[in-house]
Amino acid sequence: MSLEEKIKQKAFDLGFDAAGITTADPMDAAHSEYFQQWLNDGCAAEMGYLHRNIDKRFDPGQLLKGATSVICVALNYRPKCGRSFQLRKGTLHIARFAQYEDYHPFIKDRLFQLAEFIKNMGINSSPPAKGACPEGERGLKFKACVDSVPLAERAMAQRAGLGFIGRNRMLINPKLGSQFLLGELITTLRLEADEPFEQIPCGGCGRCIRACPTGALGFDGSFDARKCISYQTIETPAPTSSPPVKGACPEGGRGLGYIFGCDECILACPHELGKPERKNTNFQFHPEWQDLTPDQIQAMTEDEFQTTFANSGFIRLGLDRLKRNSAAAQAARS
Ligand code: B12
Repeated sequence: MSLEEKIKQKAFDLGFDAAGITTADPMDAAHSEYFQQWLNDGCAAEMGYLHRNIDKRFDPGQLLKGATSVICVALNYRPKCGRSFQLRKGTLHIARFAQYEDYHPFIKDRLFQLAEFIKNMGINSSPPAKGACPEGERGLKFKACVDSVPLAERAMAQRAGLGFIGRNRMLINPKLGSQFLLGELITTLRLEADEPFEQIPCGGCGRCIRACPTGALGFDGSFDARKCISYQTIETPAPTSSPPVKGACPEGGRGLGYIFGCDECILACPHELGKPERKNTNFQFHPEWQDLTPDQIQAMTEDEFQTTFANSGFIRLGLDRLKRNSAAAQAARS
């Protein structure tokens, strides 16, 4: 087994469903230009953090000094339940990724374990790539990234051969579909890179565009976060924030009852058909949260909220936003 194969095998042993390797070279300028234009058009709405560290987002070498490779991993989160479960009448809907424990520490912890594994492979003493490490620092270095680090994760994963970007903006893997989360381990270890995944055009399909209840996706490939239910439910500040954000969560999921994220453009995608359920059962799934009624959510105290949703992404969302989203979803349905 080559070094790269051993690393990928370890990633699978740790519970990831796909792994690929790319260089830490800066990405094509087309990506940053596209991203900058998207920001200029206002499509990032109030996500101010996307306006910061733009150079780093497209250059892993700026996130870890001396970086030469990026190991990209994917964690399948497709639950056993079918779509009918998701759309039970009268219930509030929680996007599938949010029905799990918080994926950030879960993936990061396993990326740290992958880094430890590599450190213990006995390659620590190999000389660093020319100019890779400053004098006296010859050990391998790693940086684990999941979401919060400014790195264009989908574009990076495509370059590592994990899939292509669909019109619904999701990274789509031919074996897994798109219900997976991404993580990356940037390292100073020089590895052989995989071939980038060729872009597969979505052609005239357009199912995701028609499925989006709020018109966030366009046939021209555009995506406007301001209209996206996921953005409206997750990223717009709580009602108590000052000054209030204009248009915060106005749609209430257009009657679909989403209170945390949205899956409509994913579930409509033909690449989702016949794809496997998640295999990593250590990633804690909480389907019981879907049974919460709007009344129960409105009556919830902060203590109850912290207990019910311990170690989940709900804690990041906060009780104020959850109550706001639930009220908006209920109002849009009645
Ligand atoms: C901000 C953000 C959001 C925002 C904005 C979403 C968006 N589409 O940009 C909101 C809150 C709406 C959101 C929602 C969701 N998100 Co989100 N999000 C992010 C985050 C933090 C940054 C994304 C970003 O940079 N957006 C800016 C746009 C411009 O980037 P982009 O669409 O990815 O496009 C890039 C490439 O695809 C490529 N590209 C695309 N089109 C074109 C066209 C041309 C011409 C060129 C040259 C390049 C190009 O270039 C762009 C720049 O690199 C990433 C994590 C990360 N650090 O990357 C997670 C991430 C993208 N989200 C993720 C998930 C799971 C979701 C949701 C499914 C959650 C849910 N169920 O509600 C939805 C999906 C919505 C959707 N259809 O995109 C996953 C995606 C996994 C996957 N399989 O693709 C990520 C990678 C998080 C993770 N670590 O797993 N998200």
